[in-house]
Amino acid sequence: VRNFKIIESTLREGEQFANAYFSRENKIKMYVERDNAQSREDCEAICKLGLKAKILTHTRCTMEDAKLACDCGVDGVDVVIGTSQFLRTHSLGGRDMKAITKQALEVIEYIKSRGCEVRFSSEDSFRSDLVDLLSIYRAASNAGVGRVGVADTVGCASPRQVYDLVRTLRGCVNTDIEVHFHDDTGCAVANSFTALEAGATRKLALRSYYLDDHSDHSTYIFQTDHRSDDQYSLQKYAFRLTFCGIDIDTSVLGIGERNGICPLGALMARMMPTSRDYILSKYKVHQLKAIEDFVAETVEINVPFNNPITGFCAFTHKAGIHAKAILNDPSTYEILKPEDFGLSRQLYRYVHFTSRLTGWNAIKSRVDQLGLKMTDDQIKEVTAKIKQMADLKVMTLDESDALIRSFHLELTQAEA
Ligand code: HCA
Ligand code: CU
Repeated sequence: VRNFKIIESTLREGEQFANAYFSRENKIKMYVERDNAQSREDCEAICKLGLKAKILTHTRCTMEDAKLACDCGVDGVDVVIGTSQFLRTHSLGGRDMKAITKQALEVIEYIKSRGCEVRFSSEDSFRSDLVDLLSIYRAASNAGVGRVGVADTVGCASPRQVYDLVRTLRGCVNTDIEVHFHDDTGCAVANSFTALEAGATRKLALRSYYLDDHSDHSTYIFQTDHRSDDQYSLQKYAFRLTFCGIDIDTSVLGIGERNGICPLGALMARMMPTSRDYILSKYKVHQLKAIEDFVAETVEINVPFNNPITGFCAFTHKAGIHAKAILNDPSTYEILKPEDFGLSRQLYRYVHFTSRLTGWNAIKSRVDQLGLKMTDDQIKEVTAKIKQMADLKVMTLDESDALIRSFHLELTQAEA
């Protein structure tokens, strides 16, 4: 799977995390996608930095919000409106889909008239009626939005449901599809990956384009013969064979409303086995740990122990059988390479020597690291001592090193 983008939403969704209070300085360090209203001044400050990135803001799909958003000087506005019965009843004053669609189209038209790109998302997509959903996406797509978004606002979707919806939607719109998965039921990464499998495809866009509307991942098929003498219609009726991609919303460490959304690092880990070259060519993955540490510190949380890639034990091997194989060839028990992420083996993938499950190969490598000389038989002997000791108490690395050193000292003294 190659044709996807990762949308970094730590500043928008991430700010909805219970512990997040971002200062402007920190927002500028993390900038990417921003929401409006009371954050307007931060947004304006970010726009004025003249960064290379496209600055989008995320707002409710109302005229009032759209106006504020465009006034900030952003390049585009991502608008969202509830489409499920739950949200229409309890959040949008009981409005029906006809009224919702009308409002959406007005707002889209307005944002376009201000010269900004528009993206349109439905909120609570997976508890919305399928026909309603496809109708409003199609209307938005025909109104010229650059991308439509599916949001699993409550985290209820299963991978199979995601596959079905994205597949169906792929057939209805000629735009990129953005997906946004909350992690309430632990499926955010799986759902994001499944959306990619369902939706990233080469597709003949049926809308017409002008010749100068180029972008590098599109191939243009031009009408020739019967229109060839009329330059204007030749341009007007060029079709575009385009890669319609999937854009995945993530945030650093997955922070967001409740227990958050798809975590950036976990998604990168998930993409490595299938799209390693693509990920490495497009993203500076060796900065992942620094970004996670920065965000963790800002929102005062710990990086989870079992975090993919950067969790403290993500590249730690314990059982003797594993350790032996890892020392021969790390890919025996590792699907990810710590070096890809700029993590040093010494720090992030050490073999766990000090448990009763250890084996003599692991101890042999530790003996080498400590610069000591021992025969295999001697190493087997000291391994037995370590295992014995580890049966009695939890041993630290320092303690097992001390045991190895004193065993070695006894050997040299005996020789002398
Ligand atoms: C929210 C909004 C949103 C929007 C997602 C999107 C969601 O409820 O806070 O625009 O794609 O989860 O529905 O984050
Ligand atoms: Cu959300």
